[in-house]
Amino acid sequence: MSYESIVYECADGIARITLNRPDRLNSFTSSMHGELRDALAKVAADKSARVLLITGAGRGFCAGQDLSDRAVAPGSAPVDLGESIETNYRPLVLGLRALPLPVVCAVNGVAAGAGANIALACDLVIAAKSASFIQAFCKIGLVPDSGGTFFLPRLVGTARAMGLAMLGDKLPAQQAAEWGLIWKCVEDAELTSTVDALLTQLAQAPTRGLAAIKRALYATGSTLEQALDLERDLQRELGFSADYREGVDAFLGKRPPRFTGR
Ligand code: T3D
Repeated sequence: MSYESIVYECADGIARITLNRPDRLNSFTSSMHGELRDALAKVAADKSARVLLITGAGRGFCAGQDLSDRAVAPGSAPVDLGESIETNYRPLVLGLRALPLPVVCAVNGVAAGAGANIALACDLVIAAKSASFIQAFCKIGLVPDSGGTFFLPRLVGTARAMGLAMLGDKLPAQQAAEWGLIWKCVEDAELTSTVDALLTQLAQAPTRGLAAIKRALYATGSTLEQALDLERDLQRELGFSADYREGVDAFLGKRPPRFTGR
C-alpha cells in the first residue's frame, strides 16, 4: 500500500510515522486512518522494529477529525459517528497500546480533539514548548473520544479533566508537563535532538522488558493481588529472555549491555 497522508519509514530499529497533511494540521481522514492501520500492522510484523515514533509534519501535530471529510451541512444525511469511532479511532488507540514496543509521540505543534488523545495513547509524550493540547470536542457538541475520557482523569485527576473537557481551552505544553499529562516539554529547537536521543536509547533497550512494563502499567483496573500475579508471570517470562541474561552478564562484567530485544 502506498501512503499519501502519512510517511512511514523504519531503519536501525526505529519506525517512524509522520502524519502528513500539514495544510489541514494533519487532521484525520478515513484514508489517513486506513494508512495508519496498514503502517501499524507493518510495525507489529517487523521484528527489527524496537521503537515507534509518531509525529506531525508542519506547524501542527494533529487537529483531530477532519471536519470537512464528512457531510454535516444542513439538509445532508447525518453521519454515524459511532461507526467512525468503531472503524477508525478505536482500532488506532488499541493498536498503539497493544504494540509490544515503546511508542513515542513527538508533539510538534497543536494537538486538538482526537489528535490530543491519540498523543495520550502513546507511551512517552514529548512536546515542543510552542505545542498545546485542546479537548476541542465540547466546541462542536461532542464528548472526548479516542480514549480521552479514560486517559484525562487518570493522568490529571477529575477536576482538571473536567475543566479541559468542558471548556476546551488550550493547554500549553509546559503546563501539560507540569500537570503530568505528558512526559516532557522541551524548547522547540531541542525537540528533534531530544526525541532522536530517546529513540536511539529505546532502540537499544531490552524491548521485551519494555513491552512487559507497558502491559503491567496499563493494567489499571487490577487489584494489588492481580498486579502481583501479573508481575510474577511477566518476570518469569523475562527471566528466560536473552536480554535478561545479557543485562546480568554485562553488569557483572562491568561493561555496557548489548540488548537484542529477544
Ligand atoms: O467525526 C468523527 O469521526 C468523530 C470523531 C471526532 C474526533 C475529533 O477529533 S472531533 C474534534 C475535531 N477537531 C476540532 O474541532 C479542531 C478544529 N480546529 C481548530 O480548532 C483549530 O484549527 C486549531 C485550534 C486546532 C488550530 O488553530 P489555528 O488558528 O492554529 O489554525 P487554523 O487556521 O484554525 O487551521 C489551519 C487550517 O487547517 C485551516 O484551513 P485554511 O483556513 O487555512 O484553509 C483550518 O480550517 C484547517 N483545519 C484545522 N483543523 C481542522 C481543519 N480542517 C478540517 N478539520 C479540522 N479538524
